[in-house]
Amino acid sequence: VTAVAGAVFLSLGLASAPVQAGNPVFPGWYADPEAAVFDNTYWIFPTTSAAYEDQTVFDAFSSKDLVNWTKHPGVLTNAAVPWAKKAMWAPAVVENKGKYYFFFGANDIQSDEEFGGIGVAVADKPEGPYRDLIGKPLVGKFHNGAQPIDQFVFKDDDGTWYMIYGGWKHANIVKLKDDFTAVVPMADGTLFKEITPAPEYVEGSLMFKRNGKYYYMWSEGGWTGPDYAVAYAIGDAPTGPFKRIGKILQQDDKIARGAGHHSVIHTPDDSWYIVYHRRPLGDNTRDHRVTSIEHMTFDAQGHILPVKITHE
Ligand code: FUB
Repeated sequence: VTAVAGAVFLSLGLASAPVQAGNPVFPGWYADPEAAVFDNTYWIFPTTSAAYEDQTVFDAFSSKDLVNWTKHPGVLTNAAVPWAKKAMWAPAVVENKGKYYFFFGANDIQSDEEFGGIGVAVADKPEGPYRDLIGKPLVGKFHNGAQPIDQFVFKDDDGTWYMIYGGWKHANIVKLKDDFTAVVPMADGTLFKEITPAPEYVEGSLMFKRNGKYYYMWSEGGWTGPDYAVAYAIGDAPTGPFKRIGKILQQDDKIARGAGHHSVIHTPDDSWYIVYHRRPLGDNTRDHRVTSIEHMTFDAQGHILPVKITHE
């Protein structure tokens, strides 16, 4: 794929170019959208977000153009994850050696004594069906106070797979075994490192590399409130340290509330998109969130410019 709308259609060899997708990009309550590109197709894997009790099923959405989306219902359900007794949410999905891996948070653990954490499921196709990979969470403890949720899986240029995760204002990074069946020690023998990028950090970690720099993005503010927002920092290594640059996505009182928990698409022609959730104006139901996409741009110094949320 290359850029959104017209350019995407050209790169995929399709005939005509639609103007642009409307926001939200598909109907339904869907939060924490994880965007991916697999085999010239865009994918979004969101949390099913009508109500916490219903977060036992993941749907996925695919598109050739970021405009027309096909729903793939029930790509992963808690029936395929015997240890996930309660909700599952906030996917991270990657391809590795021809298989697709779906990381998720499950059971909403609040303490070290409860069972839950970050799980991983595997499938032969992006649309699943995914099945639990190791029969238990990959990370199931709080360690330094980082709630084991909101994982993001990042492959560095040297082929090392990292998982960054953490809610409750702490973020950790771990190194994953190549087949994703375990967390393995880092070079210094430690199993995790805290990399909380800034005091404002709350949840929703994401990392990408651009021009040799590591961009660490996250959500800050209250996840149900008006101050929920996406901010970012820049560092020279995936383990930091990071320098907070600032907020780049937040609500617009005229468009939608609570914009956050995002992911990013980088296309081969160097276009960038931010995929995030937000709350419709006038609906205060806690879990009612919808998925939207905006362009994301950089200035000449490599700083991300503020994103304007739109209905377009
Ligand atoms: O969807 C459940 C929670 O809401 C996620 O873990 C947070 O990031 C927030 O988006």
